[in-house]
Amino acid sequence: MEIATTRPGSGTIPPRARLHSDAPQQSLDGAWRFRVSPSLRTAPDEWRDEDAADWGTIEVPGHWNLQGYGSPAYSNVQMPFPVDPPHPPDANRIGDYRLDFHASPEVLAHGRRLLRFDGIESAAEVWLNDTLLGTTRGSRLTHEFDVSGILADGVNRLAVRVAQFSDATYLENQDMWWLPGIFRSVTLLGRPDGGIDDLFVHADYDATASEGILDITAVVDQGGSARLTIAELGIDDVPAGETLRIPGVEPWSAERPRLYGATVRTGSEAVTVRIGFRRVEVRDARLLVNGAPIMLRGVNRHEHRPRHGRVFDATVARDELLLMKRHHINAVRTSHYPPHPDVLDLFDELGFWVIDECDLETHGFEHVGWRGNPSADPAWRDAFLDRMRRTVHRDKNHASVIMWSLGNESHSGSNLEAMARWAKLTDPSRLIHYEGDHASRYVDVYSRMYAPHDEVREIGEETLRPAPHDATPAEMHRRTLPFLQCEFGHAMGTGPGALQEYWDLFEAYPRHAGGFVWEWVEQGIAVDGPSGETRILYGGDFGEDVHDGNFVIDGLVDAHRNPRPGLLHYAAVIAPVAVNVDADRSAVHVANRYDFLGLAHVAVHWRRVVDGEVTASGTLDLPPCPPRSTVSVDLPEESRTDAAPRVADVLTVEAVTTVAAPWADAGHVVGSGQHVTEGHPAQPAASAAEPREDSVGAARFDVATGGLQALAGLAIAGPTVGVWRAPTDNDRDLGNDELDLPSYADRWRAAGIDRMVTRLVDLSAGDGGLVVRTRTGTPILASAIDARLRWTAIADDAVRLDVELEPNDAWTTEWARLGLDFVLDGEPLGADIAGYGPMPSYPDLRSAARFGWWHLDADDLTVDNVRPQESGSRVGVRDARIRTRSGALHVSTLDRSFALTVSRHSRQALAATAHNWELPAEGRTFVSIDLAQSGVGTATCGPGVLPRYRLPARSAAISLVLRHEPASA
Ligand code: IPT
Repeated sequence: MEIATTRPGSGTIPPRARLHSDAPQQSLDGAWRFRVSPSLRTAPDEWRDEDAADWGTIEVPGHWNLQGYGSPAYSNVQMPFPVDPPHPPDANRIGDYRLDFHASPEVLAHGRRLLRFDGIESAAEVWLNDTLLGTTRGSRLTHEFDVSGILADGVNRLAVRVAQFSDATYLENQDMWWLPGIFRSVTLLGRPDGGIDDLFVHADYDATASEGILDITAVVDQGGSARLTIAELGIDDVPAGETLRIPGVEPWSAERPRLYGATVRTGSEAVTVRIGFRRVEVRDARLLVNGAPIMLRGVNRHEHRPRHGRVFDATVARDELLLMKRHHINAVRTSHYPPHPDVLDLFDELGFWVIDECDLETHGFEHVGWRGNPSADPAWRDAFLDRMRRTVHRDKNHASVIMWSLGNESHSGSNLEAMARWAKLTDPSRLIHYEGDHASRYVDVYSRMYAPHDEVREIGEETLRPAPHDATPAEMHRRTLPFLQCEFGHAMGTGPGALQEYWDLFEAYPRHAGGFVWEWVEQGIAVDGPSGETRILYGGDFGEDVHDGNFVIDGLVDAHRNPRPGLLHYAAVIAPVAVNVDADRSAVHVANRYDFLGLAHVAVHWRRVVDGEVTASGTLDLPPCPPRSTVSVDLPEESRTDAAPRVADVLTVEAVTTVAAPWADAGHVVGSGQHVTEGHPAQPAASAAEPREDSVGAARFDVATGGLQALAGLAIAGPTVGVWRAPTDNDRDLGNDELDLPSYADRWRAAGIDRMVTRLVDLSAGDGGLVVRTRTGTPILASAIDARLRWTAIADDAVRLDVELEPNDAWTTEWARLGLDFVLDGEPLGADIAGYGPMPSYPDLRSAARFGWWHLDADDLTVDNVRPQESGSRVGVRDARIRTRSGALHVSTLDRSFALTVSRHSRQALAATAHNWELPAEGRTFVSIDLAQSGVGTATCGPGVLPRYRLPARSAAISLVLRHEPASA
């Protein structure tokens, strides 16, 4: 077996479209014989005909290292072996697959037969009945072999030798697990004589004439001709290959994915295709479909399941696309390879704009300064072109695909240019995308990843200004292109922050066509723990030598596809309807952000809630509102504020669907807005109880520290002043705008804010209260915060706390937060809050949060991040009942709101633990009342916390009531 060439695979028939045909097919999926050898040199020579009875078995499709043969490994940009192209290392597992099978009579009824592999990682040699069929390269690409004269009526022996690593690995260094094997289906195809071997559907749409222009090229065996029927359009058995102008067709779009079922037939075969008419264009630096500008509300989608890796499951795929649709996602970049072919059918049917990306990434060469990068080496040219051909041909008949992407992170070179040229010539109806063409010479869109906000603004401005007189031809060309971010908002851990700020820019400039959040799903691998519980693992957990740790755990959904808070916030940012309520509640402005749909399918409901009680509600009549326009509707008198609320008076206006969609029942929220009038709580009168140094009414204090010990029998310690958080993934990275500074996590550690020390300055009882003054300082350094806490008795079960916090002038580090930390006995059971929720929020990650009276269960309090870190804050809280095993603490503000975090884990434990399943049980409830917070940013890739969301040292004050409520209440 040759696994160190620079060539594509061999022996396959030319790539062609995936077609749904009535010709017979036989799946060869199932249990195969399997054996793995540690290297090619030691792999037995007689593997094809030796008795395989004592080999193991393996499920095809599947990855061998997820089926007990070895273990998975994760590395991102780093190659797991020396960069020595085209050579894989000697230690390179070789998997031998064997299947003895009978071909079905239906397949055997045809003299022409094909054997199809939809995905083998990374290189294979394929033998049938002792005949070498050929080899494969391009793990996520289809390879078909002609087995006409080879397939027998009797027992057939299929033998496939697969190398985990090969020359192809240099072209497939995507950021994901290394998962070798036959991981997509194997199929036998009977091909009728005179059958339809390939189809290329060109379904153009002329928006000015409302006309579809259809041209179907059929490749028919023996040069015959095919005939086309589209019953719905009255097209009945006309010759395929003629250009048809069809008036009155409904165009396809992601918002209205109108498909027409067509049949193309010859005397021996009928093929069905679903046709979507649409035209993709670039005009005046705008991305247009059917003449209208579109906005890509996208995600990058890897194929991943926690126990099966990249093995396709139809139900999981459909469900995840429905989940995307429910969260208003309308675009997918198939990062960084074509997905399973059936996913394209789902994209067409459910409505997604798709950037279909070729299986190509030579990122490993970045570590060697791109020396020897295959993209620029003619020896690899055919391999590059072969990958592009396989991508385009397989998926060319899908309306959803609006761009072909050459691949990801492969730097530059003439091979990429050749791919672009070939694709454009073959399929002029689609745009070419490649982010790595920094000069935009051979692409149709200007694409960037993780460009900071200022640069996105600058790129938007560029097309609004006249070109500079010295602009080069390349610059002039680029100015004509629309802009998109093929990756932005790196959804790793707590985050991604400042998506709203990106979206505001996308909407502000006509050139901007949106972007794709990185990435959809966390690629955690699930294994069983000792008591059968599921544990999620990441890079390094399988003993890999070269790995990139938890960088593989980034996603808007976790590995089991449960939404992370980031998904909820992104959904609000990209919601198709924007609702803004006037400050005096006189009117609401409803903006239609669809590109094609009016709002006939949307109803607008409003609801006024005062201190938790609904006082009025209704439905507004929405006048016609065409795409990309806004209407204003008056609000009725009862929606306005009159009485003074205690906690808050909240008007919520929601746009909901009135008809069911495949992804959601009627009533699905497609946009919402709020107006919140904050309350004026009654100031409690001080009770007669005489304050002492160790007690104020119901509150007991430790005279040595001045700290609270108990409140009406509830054990409670604190408050201590805290400015640190358990570093999030984003806190641990530099961010592309802060290259001159260490990460927040490092700066915080150096500043010592993770281990501040408090000294009691003074304790004085009298004048109706107890005043505790403390100084909380950082070890080694002189920075400190002075606190003045004044405790007043107000009831048998409650105490008032007035806090003033004042930093000294020695601070040089920004803070994570400025808060008061309490510890209660017993694990948390949940919390009832009046504040923004129900999902967690931070200053730059709060788009979905609405003011409400939210009931949170224990598991809602924080986010079960795979690598533990700070999570679970709720901003704008005015009232909270924190339930623990030992009772409930009720905290309410007497003036300003606070951010609340309730956790069963201390920050020290979160910061010191590598996996969620390793967190120790602490049996306590950690409560933080933050008077200020830093944003979270998206520094793992992209900008850190934007300047306006940073938190330099500052003073703050708040007045609170703390009350002990019995556990049963
Ligand atoms: C970018 C990659 O394109 C993507 O595959 C993923 O690795 C992402 O980073 C990080 O999660 S490339 C990076 C060097 C900007």
